[in-house]
Amino acid sequence: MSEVPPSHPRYASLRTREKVVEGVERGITGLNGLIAQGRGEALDYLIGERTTAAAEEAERAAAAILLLAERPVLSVNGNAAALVPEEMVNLANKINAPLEVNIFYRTEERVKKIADLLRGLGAERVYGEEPDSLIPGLDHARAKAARGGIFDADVVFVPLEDGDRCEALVRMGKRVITVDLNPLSRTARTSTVTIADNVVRALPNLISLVDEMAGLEEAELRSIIEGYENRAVLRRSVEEMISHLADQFSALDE
Ligand code: PTJ
Repeated sequence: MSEVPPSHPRYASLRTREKVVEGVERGITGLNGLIAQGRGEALDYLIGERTTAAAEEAERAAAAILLLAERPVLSVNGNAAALVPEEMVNLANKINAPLEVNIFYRTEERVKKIADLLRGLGAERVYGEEPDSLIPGLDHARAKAARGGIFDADVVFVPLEDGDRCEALVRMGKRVITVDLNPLSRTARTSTVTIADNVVRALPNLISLVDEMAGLEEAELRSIIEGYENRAVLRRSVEEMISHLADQFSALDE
């Protein structure tokens, strides 16, 4: 791995990029994961590489849904496994949810490597290696899911999801929470809650919110969920992007 000195002004972003490269080298992340990360970096730049107020609201609603879920499942793909594996396991353990390795560019070898990684980090229940059901409406490899896992879940938390699969999960009647830096993607528009934030910020935020909100009454959690409107929050995410760009644009004259 090339060494980036912590003094570099773009250290955090470059370190995140290195983690995805390491993921590819370890056989955890697919090559396409590099392209996805590049796209994510560009979008993150446009929001100022910070959690916006809109993303924070989505993270609160996501935490409320996860806390009230009956059968929540956390889906892990190659990019999440490279960037936030400890956090995914930590969140799963906090809400007593299984994890499921569910990848878009499926190879059995990569599924196994990700599952082993999660188990090595303390995950108690990891599905994905032996899928026994199919999500209706998707082609075979991408439809694979596990009973007891995503197939039976009422809530699926799935960072960096593909639009088609997100739609198929919603059609099955599930609540879908995604993390996607593109507030205009099909995934973003289809999900129940879209967190338009970098997954490396969203996961620590979600873990803190779950801790903080675990003591709330069920009625309070319900009212957070009922008051949440994903489309309105997405519009605000785009507005925050435009406003950040306008500030940068004005700064060119200084
Ligand atoms: O491991 P696999 O086979 O499941 O593949 C995973 C990827 C992410 C490669 C696959 O699902 C894919 O191709 O995804 P897309 O269609 O490129 O969508 C990824 C979305 O995630 C894009 O909208 C990106 O902007 C966004 N994104 C990329 N990196 C991040 C991100 N969102 C949040 N945090 C990131 N770090």
